[in-house]
Amino acid sequence: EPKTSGALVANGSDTAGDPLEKLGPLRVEFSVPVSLDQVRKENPDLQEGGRAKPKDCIALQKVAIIIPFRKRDEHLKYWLYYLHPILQRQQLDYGVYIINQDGDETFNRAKLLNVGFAEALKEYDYECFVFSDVDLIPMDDRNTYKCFSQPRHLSVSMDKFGFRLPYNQYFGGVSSMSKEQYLKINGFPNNYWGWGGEDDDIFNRLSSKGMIISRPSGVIGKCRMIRHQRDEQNDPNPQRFDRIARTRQTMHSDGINSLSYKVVTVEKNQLYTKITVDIGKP
Ligand code: BGN
Repeated sequence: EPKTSGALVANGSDTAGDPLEKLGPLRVEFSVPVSLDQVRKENPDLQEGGRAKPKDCIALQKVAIIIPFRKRDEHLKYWLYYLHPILQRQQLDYGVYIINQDGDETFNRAKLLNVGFAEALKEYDYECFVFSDVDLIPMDDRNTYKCFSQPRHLSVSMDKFGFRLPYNQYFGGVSSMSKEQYLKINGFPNNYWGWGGEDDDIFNRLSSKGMIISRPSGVIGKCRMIRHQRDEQNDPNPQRFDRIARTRQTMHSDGINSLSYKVVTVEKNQLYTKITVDIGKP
């Protein structure tokens, strides 16, 4: 029987259950509205900036969770509601970074992820980076948001793809890389404006460096996507086919070593650090 994550039912601080114990399969739904107030109350141990670490032991890894973002506050609420309790049960030393693209130019997911990597490292000695879309919620807390000896793909069985991988090389949704793995591939491409292909470019990068994808089982890797309409300023990128065909030539000059952007504002609260950033335009 799936458990409800968060304080409402099975794992609340005011109900039975060890907060350090993983629950396995979780009930995840988006029909009941959640409020940030509720999420704050249910996660009293969070520190400024959306940080937490275990009280009684040393975490195995220091993990920065990077979420590319623009105008998805409704999704972010659910993400925070579900993920904060899970991440604390996973006994990680973690921080949540919302990388908010300023302005109304075409969206650029991979460049925002690069910004998240760079900005998180200015703050703390993170050794692991989890890159997550804001609308993806894991359905099993044994799917640990940490790094492995190979780059990890975490969202392996999404409801929207019938709880299967859409294709073997798929690396989109939620993934993790150690600092070393990320630097080995020069980070992510900065020039995928609009929807699609940037995750395939990242796959090409890691496979060209001899790395392979590590994954949880299809059962532990189940997750739900919050249904939504296509975003504005994120139409499919017509250049994506040409770009992913040339990853091996371009990756050494396009990546974390060529990243440029301007931080516009930094907002810190109990639930997250939100960095609004000007990343330019195509
Ligand atoms: C693929 C997209 C990915 C996307 C998945 C799942 C491309 C590149 C040209 C083939 N890749 O087709 O970016 O994550 O679908 O939606 O479009």
